[in-house]
Amino acid sequence: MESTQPVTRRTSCPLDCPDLCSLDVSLANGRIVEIAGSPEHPITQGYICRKVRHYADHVYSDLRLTTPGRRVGPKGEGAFEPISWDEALTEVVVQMRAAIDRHGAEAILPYCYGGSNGKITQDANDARLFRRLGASRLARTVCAAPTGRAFDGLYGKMPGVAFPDYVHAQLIVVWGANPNASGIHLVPFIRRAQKAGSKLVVVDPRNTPLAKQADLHLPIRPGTDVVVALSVIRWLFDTKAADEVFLSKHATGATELRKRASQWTFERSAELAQISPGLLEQFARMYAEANPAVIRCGWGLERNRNGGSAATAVMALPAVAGKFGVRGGGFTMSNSAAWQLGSDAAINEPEPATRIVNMNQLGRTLLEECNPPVSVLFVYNSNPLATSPSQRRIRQGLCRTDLFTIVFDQVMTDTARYADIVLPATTFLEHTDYRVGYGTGYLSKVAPVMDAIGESRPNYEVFAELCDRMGLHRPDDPVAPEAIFQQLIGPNHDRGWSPEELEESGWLPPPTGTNPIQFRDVLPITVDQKVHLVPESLDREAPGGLFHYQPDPAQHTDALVLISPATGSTVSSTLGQLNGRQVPLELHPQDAAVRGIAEGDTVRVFN
Ligand SMILES: Nc1nc2c(c(=O)[nH]1)N[C@H]1C(S)=C(S)[C@@H](COP(=O)(O)OP(=O)(O)OC[C@H]3O[C@@H](n4cnc5c(=O)[nH]c(N)nc54)[C@H](O)[C@@H]3O)O[C@H]1N2
Ligand SMILES: Nc1nc2c(c(=O)[nH]1)N[C@H]1C(S)=C(S)[C@@H](COP(=O)(O)OP(=O)(O)OC[C@H]3O[C@@H](n4cnc5c(=O)[nH]c(N)nc54)[C@H](O)[C@@H]3O)O[C@H]1N2
Ligand SMILES: [Mo]
Repeated sequence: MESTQPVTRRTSCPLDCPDLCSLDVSLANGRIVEIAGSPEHPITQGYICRKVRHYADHVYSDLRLTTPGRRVGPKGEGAFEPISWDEALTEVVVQMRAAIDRHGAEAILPYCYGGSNGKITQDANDARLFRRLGASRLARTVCAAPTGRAFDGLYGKMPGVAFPDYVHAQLIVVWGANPNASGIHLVPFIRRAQKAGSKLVVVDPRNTPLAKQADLHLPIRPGTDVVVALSVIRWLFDTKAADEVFLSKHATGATELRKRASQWTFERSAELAQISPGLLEQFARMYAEANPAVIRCGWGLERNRNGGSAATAVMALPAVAGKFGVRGGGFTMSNSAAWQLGSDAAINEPEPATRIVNMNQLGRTLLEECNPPVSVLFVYNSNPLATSPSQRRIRQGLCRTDLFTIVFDQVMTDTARYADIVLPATTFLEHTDYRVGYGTGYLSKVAPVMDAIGESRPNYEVFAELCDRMGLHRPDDPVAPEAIFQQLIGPNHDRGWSPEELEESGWLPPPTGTNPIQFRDVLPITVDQKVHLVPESLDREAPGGLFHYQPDPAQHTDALVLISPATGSTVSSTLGQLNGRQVPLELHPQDAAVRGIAEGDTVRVFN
């Protein structure tokens, strides 16, 4: 791909973000000179976030892995000697075979999340390898698990209100989301709506940029969203502001929801949320009166106690208040289900019924006695030492001398320092992928715009080679990105679009329409096409039943709740190696004052 003339190539940014921007990357002599947002893309609209404009710093980072490496010092030190791909993969195969001989294939644990990966670099050739091996399976719980279950239980992942339709809303509620950091393309639509007279409510413990510009900010104590939402639901029913006509036609469980909400007066909820009951009542009135009203439900609320019930209660609000059926009314959660792409067909191997390890319990799994023990850990598309809970235990587990750890990543991550073998991965500017934007619902092509750095290789190549070396390859396996994609999209006659269109423009709008009106153009994808306000499956699973409030043991101590939200300079821990300085802790000035803490002090936080 060398070229002396500057060239501009189109691709998409698959980093974990709702926006899935379309990019125009300019290169000279094969090196990136500029990364810009494509002006033609209806959501990107010609601008992108700062961190992706500077993504070349990551591509050319000093900490970039450029060759496979074998550990030379103690685990954790991060000292590796360069080895060839052949040596590295030979070693991986030897270790996997040894683990299988000693304990069976469940002793192999693949650990990946793939938040910043599309359909080709995650759950394709990698999944085929681990399924055929019969390795342990991983429950992907580190993000979106409670919210996703809530959304699915209520609405079967019905498409949400499109960001451009926010301009039609009279009231916008941003609940546990901070799009100024976590998906910037929603912000201008909110600002435009405000200029046109729309009101803005933000429910967030922190004073986020949108909270500062809101008509009403509910700075609730983290973990109390469920009782806040239930108090509004109770009030809607009690004051006859609930939309009984809508509920009888389109919902199940309304009577049960009303019963469960009935104890949550504004006073009781406000006491737990540590705000004034008057604020809750003000919010309930604003929400009841405004039409259209839309709720942007984020992922912040799921990161605390009661998160699943909280997300369920928040997403039940538009049904109870009858906010659907108009443009700019309803809610947005995730639109990742906009495209039904058959990943099993691409994997070409059914899922085995092997042991499931919860990724949030990696430390425990590595340290505690389990049968079989995890003796080979294969980490890719993830950096658990930075992103998974109980860091100290994970670190201890990674230090186990009888554990063989492979880390396949673009840079020397926190986790990679504990690896026995590191494998260098390409970035999205160097490989092919296809991804659905979980905010936009667009399907986009990630196309390589430059040669791979050093000896780095894409996931699909490395996992296909490992499959081959383990003797597990079959002639009918789709291996190349194009072949995998063909399997994902299925035969021609089932589609209302052509793959050529996608290759041409780089993106396709969601097949359900770019801006569907909920309960007019789209209905819940549940068996009866109704919203299930108290889904039985969730009710069984939630501790104490759905909408049960589990008190925070620290509520009446002077402990504070630690929040570690998305920031503008990293994506989870990705790009973290570029942010050398210490992470600032933000405290409310009053909370700081009573603890004798001043601006610039060094503090120790723990839980
Ligand atoms: N720049 C950038 N963008 C990202 C990411 C990133 O790391 N950096 N991460 C990506 C990923 S993986 C995800 S999942 C999304 C997440 O994007 P968001 O949905 O915006 O989630 P968070 O940033 O975790 O939290 C959002 C807000 O919730 C608040 N919050 C915390 N606890 C509670 C609570 O109990 N109740 C309420 N009501 N609010 C609470 C936080 O203060 C924060 O302002 O962003 C994606 N986009
Ligand atoms: N303290 C704290 N913890 C968090 C969060 C937080 O905000 N604060 N956020 C939570 C959330 S919302 C999420 S989604 C999770 C995410 O947690 P992780 O899944 O660990 O995500 P990242 O930290 O982005 O790490 C992804 C890694 O994959 C690598 N990678 C990217 N693409 C490829 C590829 O094609 N091939 C290979 N081999 N490697 C690749 C990147 O270089 C990066 O090191 O973290 C959660 N944990
Ligand atoms: Mo996430």
